[in-house]
Amino acid sequence: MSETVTRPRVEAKPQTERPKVFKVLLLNDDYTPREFVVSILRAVFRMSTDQANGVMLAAHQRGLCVVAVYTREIAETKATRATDMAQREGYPLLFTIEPED
Ligand code: TYC
Repeated sequence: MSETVTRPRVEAKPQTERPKVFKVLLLNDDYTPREFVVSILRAVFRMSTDQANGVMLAAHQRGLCVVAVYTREIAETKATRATDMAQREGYPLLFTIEPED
């Protein structure tokens, strides 16, 4: 007796696909006061003063620093909010987002 073997015609999609996440980056500049950067990091990214100081100093010394990683919508909202708050005070402070590999 012959057996019939059926195979799926389409490859099964791997079930382990990771959700796409985005890094929020803080860019250094020569004009924004350090204390102001710290206050934005505390207000928008809910950091402690120590955490915010560490991130601010890393950006100041290296040129940029990863602040946090979120889903796309949250990363966009926080980066825009933080950049807008600085702009309203007349500072060129910039937050951008980038997909995490
Ligand atoms: N470089 C700024 C200064 O010396 C402070 C600063 C730190 C600005 C980090 C932006 O992302 C930044 N006043």
